[in-house]
Amino acid sequence: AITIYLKDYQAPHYALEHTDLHVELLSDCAEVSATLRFKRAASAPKDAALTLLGADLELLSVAWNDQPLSADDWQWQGETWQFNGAGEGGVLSTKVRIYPDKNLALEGLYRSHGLYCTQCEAEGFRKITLFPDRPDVLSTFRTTIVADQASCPVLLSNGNCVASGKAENGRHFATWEDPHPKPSYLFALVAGDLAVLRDSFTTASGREVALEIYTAEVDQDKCDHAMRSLQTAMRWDEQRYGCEYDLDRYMIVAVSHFNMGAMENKGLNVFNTSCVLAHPATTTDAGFQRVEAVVAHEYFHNWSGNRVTCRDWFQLCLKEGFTVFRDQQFSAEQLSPVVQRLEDVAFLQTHQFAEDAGPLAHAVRPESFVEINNFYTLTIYEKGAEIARMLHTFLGAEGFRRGSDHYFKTYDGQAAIVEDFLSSMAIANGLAVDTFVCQWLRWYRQPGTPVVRVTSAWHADSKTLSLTLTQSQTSHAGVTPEPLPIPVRLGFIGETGELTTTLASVSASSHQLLLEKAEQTWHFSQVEQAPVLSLFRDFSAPVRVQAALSDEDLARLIRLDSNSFNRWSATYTLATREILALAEQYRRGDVRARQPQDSALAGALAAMWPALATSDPALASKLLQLPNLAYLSDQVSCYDPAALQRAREALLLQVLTPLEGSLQSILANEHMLTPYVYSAAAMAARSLEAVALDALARLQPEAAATMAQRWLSVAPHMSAEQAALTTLVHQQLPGADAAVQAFYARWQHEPLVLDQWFATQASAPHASARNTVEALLQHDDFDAAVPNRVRAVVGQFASNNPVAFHDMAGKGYDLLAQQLLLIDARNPQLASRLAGALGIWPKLDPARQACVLKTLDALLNESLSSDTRETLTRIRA
Ligand code: HT7
Ligand code: ZN
Repeated sequence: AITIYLKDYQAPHYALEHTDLHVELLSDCAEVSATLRFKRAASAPKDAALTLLGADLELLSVAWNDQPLSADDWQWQGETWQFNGAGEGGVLSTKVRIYPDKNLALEGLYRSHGLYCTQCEAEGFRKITLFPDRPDVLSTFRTTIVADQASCPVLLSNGNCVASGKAENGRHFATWEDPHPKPSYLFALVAGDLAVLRDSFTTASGREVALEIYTAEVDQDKCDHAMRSLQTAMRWDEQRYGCEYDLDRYMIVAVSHFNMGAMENKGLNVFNTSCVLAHPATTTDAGFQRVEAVVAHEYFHNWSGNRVTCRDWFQLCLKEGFTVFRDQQFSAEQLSPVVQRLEDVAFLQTHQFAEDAGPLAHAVRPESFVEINNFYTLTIYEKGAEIARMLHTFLGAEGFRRGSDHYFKTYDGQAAIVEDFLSSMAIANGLAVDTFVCQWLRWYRQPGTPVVRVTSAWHADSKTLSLTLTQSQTSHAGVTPEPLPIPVRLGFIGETGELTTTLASVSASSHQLLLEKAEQTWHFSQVEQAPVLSLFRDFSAPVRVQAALSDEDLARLIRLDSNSFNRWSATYTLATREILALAEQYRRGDVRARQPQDSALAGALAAMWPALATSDPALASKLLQLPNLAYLSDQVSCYDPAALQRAREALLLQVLTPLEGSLQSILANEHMLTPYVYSAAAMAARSLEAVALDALARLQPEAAATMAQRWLSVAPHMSAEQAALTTLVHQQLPGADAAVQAFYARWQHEPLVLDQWFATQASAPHASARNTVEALLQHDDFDAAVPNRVRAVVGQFASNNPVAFHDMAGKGYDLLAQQLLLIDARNPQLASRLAGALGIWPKLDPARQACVLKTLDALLNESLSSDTRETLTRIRA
């Protein structure tokens, strides 16, 4: 395996002025002819070699300026092809043969279920043709596709269709031109039998853009939501970022075999069906929201990623972190800003914090990698988004917009680096560039989650409060971390509510500080009573906060904090504290039955939750969703899933018991049984009823089972059906097995619903789920070639079912290992991602650790892809 280092970056010796592709899709292979016009870069030596990349290609011919070349004229080592006679530049013509049907890795050009499609990010284009397949080589493209007309009536590529017509032997062709220079990872080609939903969008400057969503004919009734989401996202990007669409056509294609969620190819996005199709009958609220968010995310890449792209793959966060921040802002404006924020934060704290604390920790801009596909991580995406958000918080909305305007304008059509983004923010806001870049770059360079310790003292006589914040970070690879710029939003909560306090002559109920040294102290005045601090409001920085807040302090925040996000976060903190204490009690053999009055959380919620359920049902439903085991695993030094599960269930019972009457009356509303509406209010009502049903299952299982059955039989949408099925199966209610069978009979023809059916069973939090998963893997509808299905079964089991996966004897790890070997042989990207579940091992008890290490060693002795080998090696190190 070759390690690639950021410090070794070298600019390309040749610029590529234009790419002309001719792709013949034949019955058992494809032939790709490429004509590439190169020009030597001014900075390159006169005798510079022309370097291209190719993988899994059958090279049929090569010519330079129309003169055929032979194998003696070039060197080919690994994936790198070099030609020394390129001089000032010229035209390279190549022809290669590839085999899309045999391409099971779903990278490059592949065909599944008759549909040809491409996935070129990050390094898939080199599997299509010999090419300078690196993101800092941009060119215009002209692509001609020729295929059988009957089986492939639709032929698509990037840009505008400039010619089409008949060819010989029942074949036809289409030629596409993309006028915007782009790197090869944004290339796309689709050919197959697809139906299309058409609509349009008029840009701010009055240009008409044709919008098209291509799917299998049977899925055409599931495209309306994606189309609406696209139109909303296009308008939003104009209004919030001044970004207008730049082609006459924007196409989305839904593909059932896809390694990730979607891909932002210029003008021709390719989407996993799960991220584009939505219909009330088959899609849950979460599914609708995901479609909206992913459609927006890919669209926003048109500027943050495509118009301004990345110089190299180390800069991946430049497009992904920024674009995730943009899609989070967008989603927050569509439904509930608070719920959006707390969901994003819970996701980050549960998954990214664990990644950053485990063996796969890496910087947001890593210094090295072996396989770039392994770096599409939560750290790059989610922590990267938090850094963009901190800049937004620090500079203010207008300052951030000035910075993004500067960035898009200055680097349009170029391949940029993180420093360009940061310096744009500084220049546009009149800040000292070097200092700003140097300080903020630390967030991109230093892995690990910083810890901020908070101490404060209130002085009754002077009515002042001194606040001291100390930051620390563990050093990685021997590099001593330097202090980070950390925006801190805070408020003060008195006995009856928010206090107004004064800092540096500014009186306000919420203040914003910048912690930029290892330790800093601030002095607040006019603090009339001893307050409880409401810290890091809206999660103003991705840090772990250590503050000596008592149970009573947290209860006060839950009741009185005007910052809704912090009310939620106080429930999370208090719940975590109580669950961990309970688990410890159980460990000591203390199994006394718990009463609601033993829990500060139960007391705080009993006092305010019923009213909140009426005034803010979305937030109320979130307050009852206590931290899950994945989150809790990150809070302990030794993780015992079964003990935490038991403690969590006990706390839930304490919390829910006093709320029983309120939960009953919520369920009596039967919002779940009314026709589907996609709105914040309707979704909040459904979410609350789903939580109430789940609660009822703990308090009155028989009644909950009856209600769940009713939802399954009469509910007019999948949100209700899925909630009912999950409660029945996860809580092992009477009739669960029959419901599973009936659901299958009803939905077996809908792949995305069937994925949910598989996932619900694979994630049932019981030790017996391992046997269920074994059976599901043998099910007629389990198909190891479909990543969505594999994720629904193997992924859910390994990453979302800790109780079953962490079997004491290691049987869960064995199951995963067997599947990894099977999957890795065909789809390394998928296998490598699933393998990440083993990264939890340092948190486990010694017996389980030994089992995981045995599994890792056994796997590393097998023949593996470089993707999976790199992941397992890093986990094992
Ligand atoms: N930029 C894309 C990331 C990506 C990807 C997508 C589909 C299949 C394989 C892929 N490898 C990398 C998706 C995004 O973040 O928008
Ligand atoms: Zn992205």
